[in-house]
Amino acid sequence: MKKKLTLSVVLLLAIFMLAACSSGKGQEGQNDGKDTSGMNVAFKAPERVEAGQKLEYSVTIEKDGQPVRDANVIVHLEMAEMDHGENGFRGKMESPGIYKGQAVLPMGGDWIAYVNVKANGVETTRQFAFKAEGDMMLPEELKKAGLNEDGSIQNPDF
Ligand SMILES: [Cu+2]
Repeated sequence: MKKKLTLSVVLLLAIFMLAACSSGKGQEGQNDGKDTSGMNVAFKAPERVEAGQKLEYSVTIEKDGQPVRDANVIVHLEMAEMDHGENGFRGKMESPGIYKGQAVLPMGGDWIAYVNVKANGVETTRQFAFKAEGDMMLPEELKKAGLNEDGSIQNPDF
């Protein structure tokens, strides 16, 4: 039992290290179309995400090698082990198949982007892990950044 636990910890570490090495420019993740939607969804966070900074995130969507246009893209950003309420953005298409949005994260740590895509009558939600640096923002900083005390955004448009 203990051996198994050690093994899974080692495996997890290996996965994290692999993930760290493969992120050349920004923190990227790709989910291929293994569900019924058949869509390939990729998520990209900046290479260095810092709590309190307004940063841009992007989502790339393809199906059968073609960009998916005019999709409804909503990204929920959640901490892996903590509840900060609703944070994230609605993606705006900036070029065919590429959707962008901005967000401020209230603290550093392990974050998960839940990317919900609706296009042509099909829907899929994929998740991507990324990391952020920094301590929890102070109450006045949160307010200035348009966040509530728990780190959720004051006026979500999604
Ligand atoms: Cu947190």
